[in-house]
Amino acid sequence: MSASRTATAVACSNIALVKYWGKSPRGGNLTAVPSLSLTLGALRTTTRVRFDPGFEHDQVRIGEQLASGRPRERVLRLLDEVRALAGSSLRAEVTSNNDFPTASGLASSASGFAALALSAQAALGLGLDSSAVSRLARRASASAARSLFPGFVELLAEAEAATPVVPPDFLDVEMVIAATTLGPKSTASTDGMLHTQATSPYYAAWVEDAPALFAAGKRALLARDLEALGETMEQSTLAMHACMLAARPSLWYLREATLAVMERVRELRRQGTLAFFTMDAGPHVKVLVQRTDAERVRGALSEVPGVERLLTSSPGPGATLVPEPR
Ligand code: 2P0
Repeated sequence: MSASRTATAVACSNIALVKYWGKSPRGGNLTAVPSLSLTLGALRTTTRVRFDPGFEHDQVRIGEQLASGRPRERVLRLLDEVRALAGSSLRAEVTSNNDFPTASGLASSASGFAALALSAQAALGLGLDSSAVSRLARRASASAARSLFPGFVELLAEAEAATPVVPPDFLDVEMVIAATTLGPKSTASTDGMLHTQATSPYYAAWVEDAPALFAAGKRALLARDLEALGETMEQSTLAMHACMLAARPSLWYLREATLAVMERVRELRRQGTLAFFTMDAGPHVKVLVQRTDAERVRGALSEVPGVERLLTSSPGPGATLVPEPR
């Protein structure tokens, strides 16, 4: 029997409808504000972890590339936590692949760290429950905590783990994602967040306002009120970007095409289509729509100058382990 211990997990990315931006002063990568997300079935990461007594070092492969520098260190930190929990000193080989175009700049740490946390703990036989895996993932990347769960998910301020709110089919919606550049983003989320927190005069106001936005978003979701949910979603992203724009120096993720898509979404709404935008720490726009409107909204956004690629995703499942080939 081989002494090597392997597990593979699949996790979907997620988009925050009500945003997390800022870390709690308590440390440990706890979030300063609550967030509410939608897990996206079309953006999936598959991660395989193999611990083996024959390995002298950890090796991390993301897509075709051997990871180095900070991405590698973040993976190793998670592996170290799992090894500590399992009382193991085995080194690992990690292979992670996204099934969505990485060149689109949509690659997210959320699906990656969720799949890594799930597969690593399974490979070492820990058998943690979803909440404990979510906690592990959160310590690596807070948004990853939400990707363990299906559909609509919350991560409360300073919570150890995310929790599912309602399942994927609770609202008949889709997310139309308009990628407006094809390169990697300019400032990593973690850096952008810490910079905003340290220098933006609006940061305190953002933290104070966020719980009310979260409550309004969750209330609208539970009432299946897409219009109220969409309006709250736009307020949350605009407040987050306002807070970043006021940082010194200003943190500016939005591009001309980002603004053009936002304008088009507002126009669609004036014409009677329920469509709402949100942007993360990057120039892409994610548009929440009723499923029946998705094709039409896609058509409208495809005509906006600067839109490089469109992806549509339904609400997706939680992270799962994939049986190993025998
Ligand atoms: C979110 N974002 O709620 C917010 C909105 C981006 C904008 O969580 O430092 O990669 O690893 O905890 O989770 C992206 O930041 O940051 C993010 P870390 P993360 O989805």
